[in-house]
Amino acid sequence: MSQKAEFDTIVVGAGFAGMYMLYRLRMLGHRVLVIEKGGGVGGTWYWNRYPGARCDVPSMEYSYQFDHQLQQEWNWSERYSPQPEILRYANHVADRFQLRSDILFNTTVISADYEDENNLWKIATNDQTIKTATYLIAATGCLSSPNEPTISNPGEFSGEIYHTGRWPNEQIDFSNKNVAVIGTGSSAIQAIPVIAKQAKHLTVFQRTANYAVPARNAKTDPVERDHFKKNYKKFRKLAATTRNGQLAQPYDKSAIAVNQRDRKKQYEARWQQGGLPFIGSFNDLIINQKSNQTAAEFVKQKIRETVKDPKTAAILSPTSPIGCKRLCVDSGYYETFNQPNVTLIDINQTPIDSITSNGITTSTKKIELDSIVMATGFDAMTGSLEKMNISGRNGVKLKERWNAGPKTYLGIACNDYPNFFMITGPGSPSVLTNMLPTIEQHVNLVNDILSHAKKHGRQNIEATAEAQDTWHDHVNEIASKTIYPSCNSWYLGANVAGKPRVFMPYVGFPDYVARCEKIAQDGFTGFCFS
Ligand code: N01
Repeated sequence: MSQKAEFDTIVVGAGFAGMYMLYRLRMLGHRVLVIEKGGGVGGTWYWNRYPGARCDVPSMEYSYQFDHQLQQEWNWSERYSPQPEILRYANHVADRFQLRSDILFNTTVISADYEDENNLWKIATNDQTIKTATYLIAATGCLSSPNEPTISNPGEFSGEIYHTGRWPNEQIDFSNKNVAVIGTGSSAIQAIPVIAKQAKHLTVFQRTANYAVPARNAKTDPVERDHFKKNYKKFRKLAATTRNGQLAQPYDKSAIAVNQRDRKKQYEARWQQGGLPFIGSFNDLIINQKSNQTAAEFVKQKIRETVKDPKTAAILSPTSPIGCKRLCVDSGYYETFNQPNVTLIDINQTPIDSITSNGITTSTKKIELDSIVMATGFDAMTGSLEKMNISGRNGVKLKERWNAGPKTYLGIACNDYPNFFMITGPGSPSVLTNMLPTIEQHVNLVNDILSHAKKHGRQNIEATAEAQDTWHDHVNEIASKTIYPSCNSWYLGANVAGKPRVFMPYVGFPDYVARCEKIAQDGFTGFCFS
C-alpha cells in the first residue's frame, strides 16, 4: 500500500522567503511545516549579528509588500536600518500572521529523499526523526552557508574565533583587545569601522581589495516616510522596472558618451547621494569595460584622497572592474585605516602561515591576538541547498548533479527532482536585486504553479530537461555580455576552493518577471504536470 505524506509541504528555512511561503501555502489550504535551523525567524538577519550589520538597500524598499496594512503600520527608523531592527520586523511579521505555530525551530534538515513509488519527500532532521511531504520547498537563502577559510591550526587558538555569518546572540565587547578581521567583503567593511573604535589594535587581513561607496545613512525623515507610504504602490511598481529591482533609476547615458567634466559631476552627485545607486551613475557600467574603468578610477581617487598613507591606499585600491564583485556600502571604512590602532596586511604579499595559541603567524611575523573575526563570506547560492543532502528520482544526489555547476529552470525547479522548489535558487535574479521583492515574486510563482496543479487535478510537477538546459544557456548568455565573469566573485563560486566556476544569478529582474509571466500565461510551459 502506498504511503501518504504527513504534510502537503515542508518548507526549509524561516527567513523572509520561508515566512511568506508559509503564509501563501496556508491560504492555498496546505498542511505545512517549516523547519528552521535557528532559534528564531529572520534567516540572514538572525545569523548576521556582527557589529555594524545593516541593510544596504533602503529599508522602505527592503520590506514586504504583500500586505497593505503591514506596510502602513511599520516604521523604519533609518534609511538603512540596522540588523536588530530588521530582525524585530521579521518577528513582527511572524507574530502578526501567527506563523510560529507551523515552524519547528532549532532543527536542521540532514537529508531529503524523493520516493518515486509513494510520490513523497522523506525529510530527515538532526533530532533523528523523519517527516514526509508531497512538496519540498527550500527557502534556505543565498548567503547562509558560511565559508570557513582553510588556515592551519584554527583549533589551537586560545582566544575567541567568530564568523560574521554565525555571530553569537550576545554583545561582544572588543575593548582593550587585539583583534584580527580576515576578509574585506561587505560584512568586513561594515564591521571594521565599529570594531576599530573599540579594539586596542585591529589587524585587517585582505586577500582582494573591494570597492565601497558611502552609505550616507540617516534617520528616517517622517515627511518623506509618509509620502513613501502614501505612494507605496507606485514606488514598488517603478522599482520593478529596474535591473536590480530597486527604486533608484540608472542615469540613461553611457559613461563614455559624456565629457570628462560632466562624467565627474555625475559620479560626484551619486557619491554624495550614497549607496548602491552609484553603480547606476551611467547605464553601461556593468556592460562596458571602458565605461566601468571611469567609475573605478573615480572611486580609487576617493580612496587616495581619504587614506593618508599612500601605501595603504594602494593596497585598498581594487584592480577588478567596479561592481564585478558585489559593491560594498560603508560608513567610514576607508577613514578607519587612518586610525593609529589599525593595520592592514595584504596576504598576497604577506601570507598567513598559521593560527597559533595566541595569534596569527604570517610569513614575516607573529601577531598576538585575543579575538579573530572571520569575515570570509559564504558558499553562496548552492551551499545550503547541497548541505541538505537532497536525492531526487532514482536517488540522484543534487550535489553530484551540480558537480559542474548548478542547473535549474527559472532558479526554482530542477529536472529529476519532482515537487521540489527553491526560492531564489541559482538561475534566478536573487542576489543581483533587492531580495525582498524578488522573494515575493518567487513565492507567488511557486504558489501559482501549485495552485495550477491543484486546479487541474495534478500532483506531480517537474521541470523538463529541455526547459532547464535552455534556461541555463540563457542565464549564461546574458552574463557573458556583462563584466560579471571577469573577476573572482562569489557570484561565480570563485571564493570557495574547488567550486565550479559558473555564473549563478540571472541578470535583469524585469526581463525575468516578464518571462515568468509569459510562462504562466501559457500554462506553465517547461513544467510537466502529471
Ligand atoms: O562575504 P564576501 P561577505 N583568506 O565573500 C575573503 C551580502 N551582504 O560576508 O575576495 C583570506 O563578500 C574574501 O576574499 P576574496 C552581500 O551580498 C550584505 O562580506 O574571495 N581572505 C573577501 O574579502 C555580500 O556581497 C550586506 O579574495 C579570505 C571576504 O573574505 C555578501 O553578503 C552586508 C579567505 C569575504 O567577502 C557576502 O559578503 C553583508 C581566506 N581563506 C553582506 N576566504 C548588506 O548590507 C575568503 N576571504 C545587506
